[in-house]
Amino acid sequence: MKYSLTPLEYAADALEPFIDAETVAIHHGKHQAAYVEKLNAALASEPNAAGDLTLSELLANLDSLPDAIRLAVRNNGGGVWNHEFYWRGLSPEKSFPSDELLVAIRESFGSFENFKKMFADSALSLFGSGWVWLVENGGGKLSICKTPNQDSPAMLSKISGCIGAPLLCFDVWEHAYYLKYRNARAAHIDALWNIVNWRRASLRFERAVKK
Ligand code: MN3
Repeated sequence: MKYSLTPLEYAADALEPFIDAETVAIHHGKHQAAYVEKLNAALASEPNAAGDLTLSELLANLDSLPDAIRLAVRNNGGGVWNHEFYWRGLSPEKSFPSDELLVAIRESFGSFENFKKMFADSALSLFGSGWVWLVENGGGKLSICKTPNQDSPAMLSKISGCIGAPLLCFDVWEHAYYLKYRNARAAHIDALWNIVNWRRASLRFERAVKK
């Protein structure tokens, strides 16, 4: 199975001024593309390893892969999955959480504002490179978790320690913001709230609670 670079749902400059066009173009066209390329190279070296598995299935079953490619698939497959999820969780169109998601956020974090503060604090306290996630843990209960490197909730609990159905993520690698924001991670995180695709996060929530 050969994976490809999923196109963005919007133009590279559509997230301006919150994420600049150059950052989006390099992040998607170079960083994400490199993960796709290296994932394909790893799988090509063990042609029978992946079979017809989707990327999600592959990441949920890293244990079953040959030792020689497991780490490459974890890092690069995780990189592909996480970035696809990330871009689809952003949008230039202003949107709001559904009533159901808003209720769940208030029940889990006290208030919407408190959720944003806790999510931002998680992103700011992440040491090195990684991701912060909003996940649904069953019964509509939500939590915030972090994954290092390109680890992903798609890898399930065994590896990522981030358990649940992901609804939203922020990429906290410096490549996600350094061109425009330099070392000001907090300012970047603050700006991201303007472009969260709450419509999609709400759909993800709806699907997660139905499971
Ligand atoms: Mn990234």
